[in-house]
Amino acid sequence: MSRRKIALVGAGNIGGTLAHLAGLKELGDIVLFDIVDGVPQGKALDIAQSSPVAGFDAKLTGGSDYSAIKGADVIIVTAGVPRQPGMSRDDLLSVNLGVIAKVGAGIKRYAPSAFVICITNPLDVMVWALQKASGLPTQRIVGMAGMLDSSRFRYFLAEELNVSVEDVSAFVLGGHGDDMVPSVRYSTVAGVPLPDLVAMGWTTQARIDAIVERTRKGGGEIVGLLKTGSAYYAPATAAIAMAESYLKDKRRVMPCAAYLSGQYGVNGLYVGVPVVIGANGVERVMEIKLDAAERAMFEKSVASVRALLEAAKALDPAF
Ligand code: TXD
Repeated sequence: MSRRKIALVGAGNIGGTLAHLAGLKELGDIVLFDIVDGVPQGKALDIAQSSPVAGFDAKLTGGSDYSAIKGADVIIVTAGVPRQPGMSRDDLLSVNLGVIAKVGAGIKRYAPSAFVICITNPLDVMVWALQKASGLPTQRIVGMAGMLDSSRFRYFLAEELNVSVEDVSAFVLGGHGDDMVPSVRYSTVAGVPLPDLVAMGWTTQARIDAIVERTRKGGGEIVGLLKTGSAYYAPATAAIAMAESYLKDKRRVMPCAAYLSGQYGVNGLYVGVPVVIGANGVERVMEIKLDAAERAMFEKSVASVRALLEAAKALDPAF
């Protein structure tokens, strides 16, 4: 079997890390695309030169013409501008909307059969715009945010409870904004729900509440430290896990920004919910039962996504 092709649109901090991880995991041949000529070629060559020592076989190339992504099996989109300190994700709307319109047209022309993962912020609106601009079926375009947010949540919980990150399972629902909904009831350590761990005295409700808050602001914490951009190691790792589930038809259950057509009472929006990712893309949306408080938080988050979507439509009538 010939190798699969993974196209990375945007060869910045996340794009470069994606290329490195995809190489190390031997997911396929990799092409980096960016409007800045030289950067995708340079990163591709640098990573290719690491392959003999790291021990992976992959062809890595870079380009600044959309024909480079031709026939890709998976496309991961990070093209756009990231946040600077003091900026919210929503401040990126107008610039990144223009970028996504071009990327969507490129995908439509050169790789209409791909599975597409959008990372560009503001995430829930950008993935919606990318689906519109590319015309791909909704189940073949998802947004990456929930995997990152829940990985942050898992990490903080593992640190608090002094257990392996591998045994902590958690997920975050809703839009990728500060009103995302980290689910405490559905987060577990080796199958034991967090509320039980509080009852067992492993931690306190107040400490869990603080972790939920830190998770919500997890992206901003990194932006504040880096000062020149946003997180990239954890976002890239999360997106690669999604790509791998698709390429290997693993059918992992992952929180992703997925297109909802009635589930959770939401119609025609991309919002973070748990989904099964397999060879057909989003194979199933897992509709979990929310209690009244969770539902209220989820609806608040959905309302933020909807408001931003209206702002996007007002900026660009083509959407
Ligand atoms: O959870 C999440 N979804 C996120 C999202 C977590 C972290 C960061 N998130 C967002 O990802 C962030 O707010 C940005 O919108 C994207 C990309 O972040 P990254 O840190 O990789 O930004 P860089 O390093 O600035 O890279 C962006 C690249 C850069 O090389 C530009 O030249 C390129 O995008 N770019 C383009 N490429 C192709 N086509 C066009 N039009 C274009 N415009 C810019």
